[in-house]
Order: sequence, then C-alpha cells, then structure tokens
Amino acid sequence: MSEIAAPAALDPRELARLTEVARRIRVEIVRTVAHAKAGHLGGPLSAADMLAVLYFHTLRIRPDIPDWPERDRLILSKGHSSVALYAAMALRGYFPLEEMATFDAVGSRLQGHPDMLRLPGLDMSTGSLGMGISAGAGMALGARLSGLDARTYVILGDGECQEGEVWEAAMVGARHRLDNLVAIVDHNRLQQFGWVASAAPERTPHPPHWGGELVAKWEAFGWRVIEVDGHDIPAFVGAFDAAARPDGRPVAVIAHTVKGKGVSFMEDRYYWHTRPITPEELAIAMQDLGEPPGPQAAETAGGAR
Ligand SMILES: Cc1ncc(C[n+]2csc(CCOP(=O)(O)OP(=O)(O)O)c2C)c(N)n1
Ligand SMILES: [Mg+2]
Repeated sequence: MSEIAAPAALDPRELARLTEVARRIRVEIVRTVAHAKAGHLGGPLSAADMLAVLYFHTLRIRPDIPDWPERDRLILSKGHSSVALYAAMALRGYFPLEEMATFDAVGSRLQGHPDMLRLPGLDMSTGSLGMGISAGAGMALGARLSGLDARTYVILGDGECQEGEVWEAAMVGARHRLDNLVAIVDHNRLQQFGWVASAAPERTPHPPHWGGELVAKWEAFGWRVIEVDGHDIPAFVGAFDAAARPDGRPVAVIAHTVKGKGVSFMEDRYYWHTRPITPEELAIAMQDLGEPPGPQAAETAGGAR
C-alpha cells in the first residue's frame, strides 16, 4: 500500500518563501529557454516545485563548498530538465543568476544536459535516460559504507521509468536495503510525443490514467512508495520528512504533476516538451507566472546568444 504524504505544518513565511522560489525557478526556465532559443520547457516546469523544496528546505548542502563530503546528493536523472536544476542552483547561490544567459552555449558550464565536469555542485552527468538511479544507488551504498548519514535523491521522469536500467537499480536498492535513497518520479503522464489518451486518443494503446501502474511497480520491487501532489509544497515537505524516517526500504516518491505547470498554454501539452518560444508567447508566459514585464524580459526575448 502506498502512503499519501501528510502536508507538513509549515510556518506561513516559510511557505511563502518556498512558493516564491518555485515561481522564480519557473520564470528563469522560460526566460532562459527563450533567450537560448533552445531547450526543454514542459519537464522543467513540472519539476519546479520539487526542486524548490529540495534546494531551499530539504537538502543538506553548502553551496559555498559544493563538494562538501557530508552533503546530500541530488541527481537529475531526467537530465533534459537541466534548466530547472540550474535555476534552482543559481537562486541557491551556486553561481550568479546572470550566468543563466549562457545556457546551452558552446563553452558554457550550463550545458543542455548537466555536465558534472564543468559545473561544481552537480553530483552526476545525466541526459541518457535511465542511468541516474544506478549512480544514485551506488552513492547511497557508498555513503553507508563510509559511515556518512548523507541521503541521495534522484529525480526521474515517468517516461524514463520505461528504461530497463531503472528496474535493475531498483532491485539493487531493495537488495541492499538502501533506505538513504529516495527516487522522486515526476509523474506528469507525458513524455516526448504524448502518451495519455488526452494527447492522442487514436494512437495510444495505454489506459487514460496509468498512475497506479507506477505505484504498483515500485512497490513490487520492494520500495516504500509515498504519493504526493507534485505542486503542493507542504505535501512535498511532508513526503521528504517521511522519507527521512528510514524503515529499511528505499523510498519512491511518486509526484503527481502537470507537464508545463504554471504556463497556461503549455500545461498538459506534450508539444511543449521542447520547442522554441516566440516573444509573444514569452510575454503571455511571464504574465501567467506573475512576472511584471520589464526591460530584461523584452531584451531576453530578442537577445542573440
Ligand atoms: C536513453 C534516452 N532515450 C531517449 C532520449 C530522448 N528523450 C529526451 S526527453 C524524452 C522523454 C522523457 O519523458 P519523461 O521521462 O516522461 O520526462 P518529462 O515528461 O519529465 O519531460 C526522451 C525520449 C534520451 N534523452 N535518452
Ligand atoms: Mg513525463
């Protein structure tokens, strides 16, 4: 039986702070992809709230010492959502926010997919889907063998969970009772070209809602499963607090999310997985995200790389 995360009783000021961080992550995602004229939007936007809670509340990290040995580890296994990770890291102080303007450019530390050899603070290079959870299992095992109480968090896409390697790692996690390992599945029910019935009813043989399938799979592989509304910040805090109370099993947090969350015309539309955004669309997106139009937004829209 999966658990449903009980919302944490957050101080209203802390809730307001985390909510604002998530909003700013979304603004940076859209602005950065518009400026770069390349990049992903749907997946980064669906992961903004989990990243805000992780980087600003849950993770034990020191941005001033990115390789601090006792830090918690975070792997963005769905590496195509790098722009969301970079936004969270910049806001948290790993590097100047202005550097976001170099996203995906030749020579930048902010590559289209995370490169740990370039950017301090990245625990793993990702982009080839299915691999992050294996690295995470190794890190969790390593932490235990080294006597560190660091925790390892891995963010996966739901489409990514079709990769066989995910389930090989899941078996390893259960076999070694890695209860310091937390997989977070961004369950937005879409991948690159659709999936659910609403995306292409005539083409998809899948049931219209397959949420139960992923819960049942992680449980069948011996993991403790916690379900959460992936855009509910107190519920996320509650889920991560619960995950930090070990019971001998690795934890899968199944986060029910909306792809493109926060931008009206992107929500639940698979074709916003990756797509250039026009200046007109950028203006609407900024309005949706409660960002006042400013010179920076206008400049960004037309800016060359
Ligand atoms: C091994 C591998 N196959 C294919 C791709 C290309 N690809 C990038 S994103 C994506 C869809 C991922 O969907 P999902 O995991 O659901 O991510 P999200 O919805 O959060 O964007 C695909 C197929 C890849 N990066 N790696
Ligand atoms: Mg998905």
